Amino acid sequence: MKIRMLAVAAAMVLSAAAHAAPVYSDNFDSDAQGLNVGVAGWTLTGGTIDVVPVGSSFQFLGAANGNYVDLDGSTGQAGTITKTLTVLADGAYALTFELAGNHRDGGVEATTITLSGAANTVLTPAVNDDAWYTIVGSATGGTLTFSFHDASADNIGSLLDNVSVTAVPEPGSLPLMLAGFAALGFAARRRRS
Ligand SMILES: [Ca+2]
Ligand SMILES: [Ca+2]
Ligand SMILES: [Ca+2]
Repeated sequence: MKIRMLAVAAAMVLSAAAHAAPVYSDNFDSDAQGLNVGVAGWTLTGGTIDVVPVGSSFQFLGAANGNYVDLDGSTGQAGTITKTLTVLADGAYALTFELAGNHRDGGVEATTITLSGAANTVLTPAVNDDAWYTIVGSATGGTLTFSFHDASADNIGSLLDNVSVTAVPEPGSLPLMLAGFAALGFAARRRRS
């Protein structure tokens, strides 16, 4: 019985860790829509992006998406948007986001995602593909930086929405946690005997 209770407690702890609240999230819904605009709190370099609003003729994602980013603006040169978080404890973090191929049939092209502590990720979402991705990296010195760039130069870029960052339990914490529970169980058995 004791062991079963401990197992339930362990499962609850692990579940809580897996569903930890994001330390950062941006759905771009509060950004001003427009062509060749930036997104608040991010740095835009090397070109442009668009913020596509609800109700526009380019509202290709679901209505629930609200505003989203077209990673290739309207100047023939896709920019890079970069975000740096500076208030994090060091450790592993998961970057999760929704990325779609551009529904204007601009063809398949590569979108590169950088994240501190992770190798660059290159995604090639097809037209009308709309999927969620997670990349795990790590913060060092309290800093975590990530960026999105589409190798596009025809004003028709990949579509980005719902970016979030969540702390990941340390790789070594699971065995430690289970060892802790096992010790508790052993102590409980000793007290009974
Ligand atoms: Ca949105
Ligand atoms: Ca565009
Ligand atoms: Ca393109």
